[in-house]
Amino acid sequence: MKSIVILTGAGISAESGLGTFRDRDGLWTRYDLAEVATPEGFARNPALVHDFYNARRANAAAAAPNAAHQALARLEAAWPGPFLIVTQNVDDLHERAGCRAVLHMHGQLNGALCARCDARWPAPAVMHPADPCPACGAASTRPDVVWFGEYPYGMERIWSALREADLFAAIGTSGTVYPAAAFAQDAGRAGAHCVELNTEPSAVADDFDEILTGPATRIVPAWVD
Ligand code: BV8
Repeated sequence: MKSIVILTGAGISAESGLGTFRDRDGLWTRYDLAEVATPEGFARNPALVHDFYNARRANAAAAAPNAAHQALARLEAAWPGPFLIVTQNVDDLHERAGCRAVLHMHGQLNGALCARCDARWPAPAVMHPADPCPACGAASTRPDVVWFGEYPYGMERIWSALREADLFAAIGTSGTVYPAAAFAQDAGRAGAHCVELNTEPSAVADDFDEILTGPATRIVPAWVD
């Protein structure tokens, strides 16, 4: 049975009002990536990092899935074979649109992690550096997201799915962050047909067989339906 793997990035949530990272007014133009998305930045200034993620958690909670998220949920429901969404996004808009097979390779805003004992639990709406870990009591709680230099979640499952994929689509990602940026190459080597859906060519557009250009809320439903 034909299998589908879909990679999503910040661009699929852009029309839900959530900021992207590298577009003109992107998050990385307002925050120093090294200060808020690295373990070293967290160690230097945990309050700044919690402020950054508290704001994004509030924005994500106030946002709604858009027509692109909903189209992928229709595709998953209708697809008889293996189907996996690998998202770099830390929002829960895929799940709130009704998708079930969602793998958050860069973690989730709604997850909390203890930097000392690795315990995980649902994140409160607002996190503070002094919050005690419910397991070990240490004041070392952090958002359960994957920062630069950290190992993404689910890599073995992702690489296995890419080896089996007949169709790989990347939606709303700039192709600048690895290992996700190499997934089209991985899938293409295994024989998958690779489609990129974006408002503009990504940094790895040459890795794709097909490029669909436009806003996700228009081109993803057109591609799915
Ligand atoms: C790893 C945290 C080892 C959560 C993020 C030196 C030292 C250490 C590491 C490295 C190094 N050099 C390179 C690396 C690897 C590094 C890396 O890739 N760095 C880059 C900068 C060169 N990667 C890592 O460190 C990763 N870990 O490598 O571990 C390893 C090695 C091999 C195999 C396995 C493991 C960990 C990376 C995770 C970093 N964490 N965020 C959070 O805060 O969200 S990264 C951050 O960028 C986000 O997570 C985001 O998901 C990710 C990718 O960004 P995009 O989603 O693509 O968003 P972007 O804004 O860039 O693009 C938006 C796109 O949407 C654009 O193309 C735009 O055109 C499009 N768009 C906009 N609007 C729309 C649209 N499309 C459609 N419709 C629209 N309306």
